[in-house]
Amino acid sequence: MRQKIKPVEAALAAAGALNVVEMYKKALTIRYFEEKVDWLFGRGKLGGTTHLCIGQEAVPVGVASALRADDYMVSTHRGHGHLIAKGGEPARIFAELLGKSEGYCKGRGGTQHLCVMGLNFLGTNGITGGGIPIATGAGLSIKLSGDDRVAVCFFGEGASNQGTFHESLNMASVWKLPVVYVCENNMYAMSTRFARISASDDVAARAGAYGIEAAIVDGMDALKVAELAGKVVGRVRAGGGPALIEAKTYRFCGHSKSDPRTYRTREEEEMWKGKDPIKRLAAAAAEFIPGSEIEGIKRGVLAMIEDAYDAAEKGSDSSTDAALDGVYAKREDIVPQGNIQSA
Ligand SMILES: Cc1ncc(C[n+]2csc(CCOP(=O)(O)OP(=O)(O)O)c2C)c(N)n1
Repeated sequence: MRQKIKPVEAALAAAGALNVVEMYKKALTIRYFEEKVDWLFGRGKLGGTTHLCIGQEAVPVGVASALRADDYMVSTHRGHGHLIAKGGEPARIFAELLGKSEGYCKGRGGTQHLCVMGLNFLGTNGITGGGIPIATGAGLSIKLSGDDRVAVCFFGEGASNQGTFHESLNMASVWKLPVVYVCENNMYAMSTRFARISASDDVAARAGAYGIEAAIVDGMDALKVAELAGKVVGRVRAGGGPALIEAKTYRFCGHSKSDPRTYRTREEEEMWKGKDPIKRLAAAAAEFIPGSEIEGIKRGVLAMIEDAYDAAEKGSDSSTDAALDGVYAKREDIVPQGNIQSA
């Protein structure tokens, strides 16, 4: 039993010491992982581009705290944090980004096509709004199987202007699918401010048009996200139909690796950095464990990330000879023998 070292607020106490400390570790893991990716790009060790979720960690960590291992999760182009929150191992994600065969997709998927079926993580996705119908389909498969899993779908506020969002929400509502749509509203789709392109201030308001219950939460506060996600996921799991959570958040970095951030002010960035979800979680954890333990967690997570990268770097480069492996199935593997219809 951990000793309570300071008076604890009711909301904190409800989350529980173990959960708060675990959420802090997970959020730190995401932060340090992303900082390492940023560092690697800066030194030309990773190719292509990447989209970092630094600043947004409270959302995946809070939502994942309400999930079971057998629940589905569908991600976006900004998806490393989602996968880590679902249980992804940093070493295997680094390996994937480095194009190593030890990566989750044998180094052939990279940052935007990172899928881990063993974790029920149905993929990051380079198509804005592309994950929304996938999650809706996952919800339909759960409904048809008759069990009580849920599918969680992350997407940005920019994606809520895509047709896939509207079509999927309508279908999910009509069929009462067990899907939790989680909008990470970081206010900007690349350089476009949401207020300039949306008739309503909140994505949550759109859910009402499809008869879907929606709630807005402070997406910089993992405990508040966890509290809301616990209630919403429970209701969806019990057969209440789809729901939408809109988490107001902010990405501290640019959209991707080539973004001078001319569309927003440094003052605005500083204001949001003052709400840093990692600092808030550290303060929450400090209600239960001494400062020395917090420092120990930081050092431990940092060392784990460095070890994960070192291990990934030592892996074997994915071979171009294997590029098409897994793309096409052999006919005899998918059609029962003796049952092949002639064309
Ligand atoms: C169908 C499609 N249109 C445009 C793009 C280019 N694009 C990549 S990310 C992005 C912005 C997405 O914004 P949002 O959904 O709010 O997510 P965020 O980047 O803020 O996390 C756009 C327009 C794309 N990848 N796919």
